[in-house]
Amino acid sequence: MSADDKPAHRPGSFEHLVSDYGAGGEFHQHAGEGDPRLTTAQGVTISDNQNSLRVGAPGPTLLEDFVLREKIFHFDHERIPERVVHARGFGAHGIFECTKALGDITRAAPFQAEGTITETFVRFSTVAGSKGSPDLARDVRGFAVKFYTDEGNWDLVGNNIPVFFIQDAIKFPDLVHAVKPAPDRGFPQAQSAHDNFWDFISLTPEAMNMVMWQMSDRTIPKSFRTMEGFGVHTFRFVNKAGKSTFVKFHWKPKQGLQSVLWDEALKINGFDPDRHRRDLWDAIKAGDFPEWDLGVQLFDEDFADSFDFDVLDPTKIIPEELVPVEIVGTLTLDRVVDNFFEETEQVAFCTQNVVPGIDFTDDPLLQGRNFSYLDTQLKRLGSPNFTKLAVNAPRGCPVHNYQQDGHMQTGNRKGRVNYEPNSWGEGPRAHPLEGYVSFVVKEEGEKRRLRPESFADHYSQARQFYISQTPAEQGHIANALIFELSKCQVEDIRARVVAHLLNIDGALAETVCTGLGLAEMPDPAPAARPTRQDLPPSDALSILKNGPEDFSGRTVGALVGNGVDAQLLAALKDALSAEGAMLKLVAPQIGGVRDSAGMLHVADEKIGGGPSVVFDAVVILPGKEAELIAGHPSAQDFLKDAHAHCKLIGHHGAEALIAATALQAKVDGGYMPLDAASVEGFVKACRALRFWDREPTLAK
Ligand code: HDD
Repeated sequence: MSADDKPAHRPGSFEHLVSDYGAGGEFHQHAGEGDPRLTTAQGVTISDNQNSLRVGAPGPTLLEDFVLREKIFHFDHERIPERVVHARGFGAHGIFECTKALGDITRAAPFQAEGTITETFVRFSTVAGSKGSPDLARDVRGFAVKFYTDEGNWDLVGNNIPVFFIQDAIKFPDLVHAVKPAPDRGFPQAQSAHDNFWDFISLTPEAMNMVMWQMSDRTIPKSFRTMEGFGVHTFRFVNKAGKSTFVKFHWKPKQGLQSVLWDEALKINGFDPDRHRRDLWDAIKAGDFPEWDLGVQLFDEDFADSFDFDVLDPTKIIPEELVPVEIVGTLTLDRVVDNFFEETEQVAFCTQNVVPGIDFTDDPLLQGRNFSYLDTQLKRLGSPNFTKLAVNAPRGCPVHNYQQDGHMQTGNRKGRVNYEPNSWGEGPRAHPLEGYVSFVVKEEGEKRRLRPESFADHYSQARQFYISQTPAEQGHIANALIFELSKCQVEDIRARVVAHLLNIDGALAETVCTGLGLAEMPDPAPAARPTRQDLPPSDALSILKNGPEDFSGRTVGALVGNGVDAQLLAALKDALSAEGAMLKLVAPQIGGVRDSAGMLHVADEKIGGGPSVVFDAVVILPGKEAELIAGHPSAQDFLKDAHAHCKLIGHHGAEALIAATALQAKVDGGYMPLDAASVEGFVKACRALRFWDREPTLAK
C-alpha cells in the first residue's frame, strides 16, 4: 500500500464518523472542524448529505429537495458509451526521449535532436471485451501512444501484433461483430473461442497470418510491460526538403518479452481479473518505470518495389532481417493517472492525428481508420470539444482557430472575429511554410472496388511466423487452435480452419485435426497464391528468443509457514533484491509468520489468495508448518500449478507438500533445494523464466 492509499484516520478509530441526532430527532453525519465543506454543483454548502428532505418521519420526500435531485441527476448521467472496440484499457503518462536524431529523414518534432523530450500518454487495451472484462483474455492488445509534440499531437495507434486480420477497412465492422458476443444471446464475452468468430475467419483467408500470431502466446502477455508494440501500417516520414521515406514503427520492451501459459491465463482471470492494470499501476508506483525502445524500419520505393509483398498490405510484416529495426528513442512510463475516467476513459486517439514530418500511405485499412477514430470520439465523448480535455489537448504548442461553440465549449476566441479571411487585423492565418503539407503523390487509375493482386498471398508469411517459433511455442499454437475450435459447435467451421492450416504447415494441420478428432483431413483451402516454402525463419518473431536478460522486475512467490528458516529467507530476499526482483510471502494467515529467529514477516497474501500463477517462480518454505501446509488444498494447488506451468521451484523442507501432491516421481531439474548458499544459483536459474524441459513430460 503506498502512502496515498492509506486512510487519514487512526487505525480502528471512528473519528471521521461524527454523528448525532439533532434537536428535532434528525440523524446527522457531518464535517469535523477544519474539514472542507461539501457543496452542490452550484457551490451551495450542503448541511446534510445523509437524509433527503421529508415531511415527517419517514414522510414523503419533497420534489423541492434540490440537493437530492442534483446528486441523483448527476449520478444518472455518469456513464458514457464504452469504446466499440478496445473498451477495456489502462493508461499512464510518460516521456519519449529521442536517442538518435532523424532530421535528415523527417521533420517530425520528436526526432529533431538527440535528447529531445516529448510528453506522452499511453493506453493499453484488449480489443473484444467490454470495460469490465478480464485482462488475461486471449486477445490482441492495443498499444496507443499520444505524443504531445511541439508541433501538435501525434497519435501512434498500434497493437502488440504487427499485422492485422483484414486488408480493407470496409471489413472491420464484420470482423468486430463476429468476435463480439453473438447478437441473439449476448455471449461469449471477451473471447474468440466461438462459432461466429471462426466462421468469419475461416471465410477470410487474408486473416491467416494474424491468426497465427493470435493463437501464439503473444495474445496472453504476462504484463503490458513485457509486450511489443507495432504501428502496423507503413507510414511516411517526410523531411524538410519534402523527401519521403517509408517507415514502420516498433516498440521493444526493455523488460524483455514474456507471456503466460493458457492455463495460467484462465486462472489469473479468476484470481485477479485486473492483473495487467494492477501490474502497471504497482510498477509505476514503486518507481520501477517500464521502458520501450522505439525502433523504425526505414525503406524507400526501390525496396518497396523489390519486396516479395506489398508494403501497403497490413497483413504483412517486413522481416527485421531484411530491413533492420533502428532504435531512435525510448518511452518511459513514469506517472499513473490521477483519475481513471478523466484520463484513461476520455483519452481520444485518432490515427488522423499526425504532425509535420509524418504522413499516411495508401494502405486501405489506414485510410478507413482515419475516418473511424474521429467519428467514434464524437459518439463516445458527446461533443467535438473533446480536444479541449486536458488529456487530449496539445501541450507543446498553442491552439488557434475559428472553431467555436458546441456542447461544453470552454475555449471560444475572445472578440468579434470568428472567420477568416477578415480585415480586422486579428486572428490566426494558415502558414504555407510551417503548416502541415501532405506529401505530394501522383495518383491515377480507374475508380473501382478492387483488391490489388499484390495483396493476394495469404499463407506464406503465416508459415514464416510458424516456423520461426521454438518447439514449445509451436506446441502452444497448436493447443490454442485445438482449444478455440473445440469451442465451436459446428464441425464444418473446424474443418474449414484446418483446411487453411494445411496451406501453412502440414504437421500443424495434422496435430490440430487429430486434436479435434475430425473424421478426416479436409482438402486444403483454395489459395489465391501457392504458399512459399522458401521464406526463412525470423528470430524476431519468437517470444522465447527475445526474453529478458535477467530476472529484474519479476516476482518470486514464497509459500511460508511459522518457523521458516530466518537465514534462508534473508538470503533469498537479498539475492532477489540484488537482481532487481521481489519476494512476496504467501502464508496461512495474512497477519504473517514468525521466522526461526522469532521475527514477524507480514504476509502479502493468504494461502488461496496468492496462487502461484501470479508469480514468475516459487519457493516452498513451510518451516515448522510443513504438515499443515501440505494438507491445505490451496497450497497443493500452488505447487501443482507451479509444476504444470513449468516454473522454477525452490524448496526447503517441502517433502510433505511434494508428497501430498504426488509429484515426488516428477521432481526434475526445475526443482532446486535451497539453503542460504544456493539462493544465488536459484535466482540465476530463474532468469530463464520457465523450465521448458518439463513441458513435454506434463501430459504423461
Ligand atoms: Fe482500431 C480503437 C488499434 C484497425 C476503428 N484501435 C483502437 C485502439 C487501438 C486500435 C489501440 C484503442 C485506442 C484507445 O486506447 O483509445 N485498430 C488498431 C489497429 C488496427 C485497427 C492497430 C489495424 C492496424 N480500428 C481499425 C479499423 C477500424 C478501427 C480498420 C475501423 C475502420 N479502433 C477503431 C475505433 C476505435 C478503435 C472504432 C474504438 C474506440 C476508439 O477508436 O477510440 O474507431
